[in-house]
Amino acid sequence: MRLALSALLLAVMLTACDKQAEGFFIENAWIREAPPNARALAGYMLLDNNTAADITLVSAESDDFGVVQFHRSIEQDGVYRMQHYPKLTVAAGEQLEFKPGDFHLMLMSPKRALKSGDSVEVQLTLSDQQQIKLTLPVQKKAP
Ligand SMILES: [Cu+2]
Repeated sequence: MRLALSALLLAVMLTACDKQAEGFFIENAWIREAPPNARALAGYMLLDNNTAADITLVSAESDDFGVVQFHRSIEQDGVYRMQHYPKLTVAAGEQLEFKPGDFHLMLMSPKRALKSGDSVEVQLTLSDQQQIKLTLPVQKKAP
C-alpha cells in the first residue's frame, strides 16, 4: 500500500507543470527515428530532480526492445564510442540531460518496425524500486 501510494504521488509529480514544484520530472522524452532494420535506436529526455534527495535510475525496459541500457557517447582520441552505465544518479537539485552525442537510452533489438509517429512505452526503475512509465514518441528531431 505504501509503495502504491508513493508511486501515485510520483505520477502526480511527473504530470505537474509548475517548474518550481518539488518533484522528479522527466520532460521532452523522444526516440530518434532510425533506418528500417536498425539494430538499435536512441532515446532522449531531460531528467529534472527538484527534490532534496539524489535519485538513481537502476534499469529501463520496454516491451518493444530486447534490451534497454543507459549509455553515454564519449570522444576519446578522436574516436567516438559509447559507455554503458549500469545505473545513473541525478543529484538532488540537479538536471541530467539525455541528448544526441551525450547520455542516451540505448534501445536495442527492436521487436517491431518503428517510424516517426509511432510511440514506445519505456519503464524506468529507481533504486527505491519505484517505477516510472514513459511514452516516447518516435520522431526525426528533438521536440
Ligand atoms: Cu548507446
